[in-house]
Amino acid sequence: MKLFLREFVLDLSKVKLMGILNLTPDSFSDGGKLDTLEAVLAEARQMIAEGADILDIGGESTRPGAAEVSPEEEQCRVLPVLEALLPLGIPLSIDTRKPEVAQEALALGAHLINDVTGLRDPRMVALCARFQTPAVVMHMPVPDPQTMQQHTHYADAVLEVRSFLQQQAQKALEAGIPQVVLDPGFGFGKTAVQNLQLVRNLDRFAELGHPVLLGASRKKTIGELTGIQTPKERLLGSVAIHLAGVNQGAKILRVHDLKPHREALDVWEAVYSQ
Ligand code: HH2
Repeated sequence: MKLFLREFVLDLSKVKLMGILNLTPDSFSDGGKLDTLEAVLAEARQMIAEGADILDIGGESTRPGAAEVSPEEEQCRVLPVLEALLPLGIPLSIDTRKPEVAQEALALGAHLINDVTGLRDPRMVALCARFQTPAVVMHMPVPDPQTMQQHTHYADAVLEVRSFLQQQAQKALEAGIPQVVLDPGFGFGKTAVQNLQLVRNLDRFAELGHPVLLGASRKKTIGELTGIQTPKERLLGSVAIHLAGVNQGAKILRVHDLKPHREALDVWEAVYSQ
């Protein structure tokens, strides 16, 4: 399975790592860390050296209850960084739910749009189709991080999330988007039990025929399972849950900590390549 990102081709026969670059003062685990262009460039270079295959640039926190950022503010955070990182020679994904931001980013040359609202906005679909750019279609029960944790009632979480992603993927492809990546949206309007159920059943998503992305890095469910309150210290739990996802068919992991994930994947691949 291959993912075509403009001039880049990602061969997903090996699991790929998407490094998280949060340009936000209020992200749940690393907010406010990257407040100059130099700091972002240094972080991006380090992520590449440590094994990132894609960088995901985000200018708005989507943690539960996060405040919304205006499109202008998000553009100011994201676009200069995108321009500065394009020469690094790695595919760049833009984590946005706003067509205004996606449009400018795509015009500059972004390689992938990561829409946590699952392409619900038809303008997002039209943009990705017009620029012939793939999109990550993620599930959240309502397109609103402020209230999503009030919507954790599913008759069957796996079935509902899967059918939402299947439907959105079909709409996207029919509209002319070249490829989609599916993401169950770990932590987005789900309880810990539901998050684990989704990871355990990722093969049901993989069977839809699109690459599956999992992003559980440092999230609250891992804190609940381990008792670790500080998100940055949830590394081992993050690696463990991501490897469980890889066992069930995840092809892209969205992570903060590149080096430990690369090492874990190298060992995992050695075990299964024999
Ligand atoms: N999780 C977050 C943000 N974007 N995109 C995808 N496709 N999948 C995810 O699981 C996902 C995502 C939330 O994590 P983070 O970016 O670390 O934090 P914040 O939203 O607080 O910036």
